This record gives sequence, structure tokens and C-alpha cells, in this order.
Amino acid sequence: MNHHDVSSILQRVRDENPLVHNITNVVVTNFTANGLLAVGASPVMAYAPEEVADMVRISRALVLNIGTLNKDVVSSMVLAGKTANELGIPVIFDPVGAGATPFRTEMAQKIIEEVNVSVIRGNAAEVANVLGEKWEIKGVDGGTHQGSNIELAVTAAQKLNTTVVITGKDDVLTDGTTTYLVSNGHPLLTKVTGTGCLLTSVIGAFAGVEKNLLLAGLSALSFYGIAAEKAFEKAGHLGPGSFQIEFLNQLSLVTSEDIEQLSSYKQV
Ligand code: ATP
Ligand code: TZP
Ligand code: MG
Ligand code: MG
Repeated sequence: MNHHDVSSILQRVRDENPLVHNITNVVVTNFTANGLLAVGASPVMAYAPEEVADMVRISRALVLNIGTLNKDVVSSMVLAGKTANELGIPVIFDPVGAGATPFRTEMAQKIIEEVNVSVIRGNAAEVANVLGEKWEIKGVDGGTHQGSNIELAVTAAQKLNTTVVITGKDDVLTDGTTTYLVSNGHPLLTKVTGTGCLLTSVIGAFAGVEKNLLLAGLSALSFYGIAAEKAFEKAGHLGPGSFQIEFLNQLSLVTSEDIEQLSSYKQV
């Protein structure tokens, strides 16, 4: 996988404008839609059991996010996920807050049992709790566990037979055999709610145009982190509100050339 392959996926997202079907949480819905538009994808949010299968059929990726889950929404997620599986459409899963309550953990595990998930993206505690390890988590924010995110991601990818992304200061991306560490990003991302959730949907957009999930993931993670670095340079001194707006601007302004020059990743 060379630098050019990684940087070229962004232009394909912009050229192909993939429809991304999101079943997500009420906190991040608007930010996710605006972020996907800025990247060059086309967002849609649809939850009703009467329509999710039809919406999946016209989409290039399905994103499932349990941030403000309830039983009915989880049923829609399973229905949408099974339809995506039948059609070969990638399913990206964000197990927001898994481990914070038994219900959340149970529902996250039900989704991965019933749906063949292509990528799981979460913080370390969420991924560990999906695996059945009881790592501390504070609501939707990762706890203070000091274990290795690389080991955890590889174990999760092997056990769940999927591609895993664990984000944090550095992001780990692995299919269980090949593993990358991406160090683009900025700590101010943690002061804006929904930056993890939007990243999951951006991975969906990239996976919608590129079947190789490691390549799609590497490209999405580098791109997203570079947009944050540029947003910090321009507006970070003003605080998280201005940073959030500038980050949306940068999601539309970062180019494939920027990725080629500024991406910071290595195989580990
Ligand atoms: P949490 O709720 O634990 O913050 P999250 O779901 O919001 O998790 P993050 O892990 O915060 O997701 O990841 C969102 C984005 O922020 C990713 O692009 C990640 O690389 C970036 N990020 C998180 N922490 C840092 C950091 N300390 N330095 C640089 N980038 C970071
Ligand atoms: N509560 C339920 S979902 C949610 C909150 C605060 C948003 C979490 O977003 P992210 O991307 O994990 O920070
Ligand atoms: Mg966060
Ligand atoms: Mg999150």
C-alpha cells in the first residue's frame, strides 16, 4: 500500500459522492450530516423499520451507532445490517458507550452477533467491552486503562473477524494480520462531541468507494487527523467552538496532495 493509494481515495469520495446511510445518535446527527457533506459524501439518516432495508439498498455504506440506543432502534439496525450483508454493502459499527451500562453492552454484542460488521470503530474501552472484557468507561468517554491498544485491536479483529479501528492519541487500524498506527490528529478533537462518531461515518464514506478496508481506513484516518491539525492552526487559539466550525471547513478543504505530504502512519 503506497502513499499515493492512500491519498487518492479522498478524490474518489468527492467524485463518486457516496450515499451513506446512518442510524446514529441524537447528539451527533446534525454534525455527522454536515461533516459527511463537507467531505464530499451524501448523508442520510433513516430509522423506521418500514424503510431501512429500502434505504440500505440505494446506499454505498451503512453506519450503525448506538450512542442513544433503544430496543426499537436496535431492531432497525439489525434489519438494515442484514440487508447490507445480503447486498455486500459495508457496515461500519460504532459501539458508543459499550460497557457503561449492561444494556449497551448487550445490544452491542447482539448487533455484532446478528450482523456481519465490516469495521468496528471505537475508543479502547468500548472495543474491550464489546469483546467481553470489563474495561472502565465513563459514559461515552474512554476510561484510564493503560493496556496496549494495538494488542486489543488485533485480538478484537481476530475474534470478531472484522477490521478494527481504536482511536485515541494514535489510532490503531488492523484486520488482525496487518496493523497500522496513524498519528495525525489533535487533542482538541476530544473537546468537541461527536468527533468519534463523525469519524466512524467518514470511514463509511471511504469504505463506500474502496473495498480494501485497510486502505479505506488508513486514508480516512489520515485525512481526518490532517483536517484537525489544519483546523487547530487556524482557529484552535479561539477555543473548541471555533475549532469545530473550522474543522468542518477543513474537511472540505483538505486535498489528496495534503494527505500525500502530511499523513503520518506506519505499519507495526
Ligand atoms: P472518546 O469518547 O473516548 O473521546 P471518541 O469516540 O470520541 O472517543 P476519539 O478517540 O476521541 O473518539 O477519536 C476521535 C478523533 O480524535 C480521532 O480522529 C482521534 O485520532 C482523535 N484524537 C483523540 N484523542 C486525541 C489526542 N489526544 N491527540 C490527537 N488526536 C486525538
Ligand atoms: N452521549 C450519547 S452519544 C454521545 C453522547 C455525549 C456522543 C458521543 O460522541 P463521540 O463521537 O463518541 O464523542
Ligand atoms: Mg470524543
Ligand atoms: Mg465515541
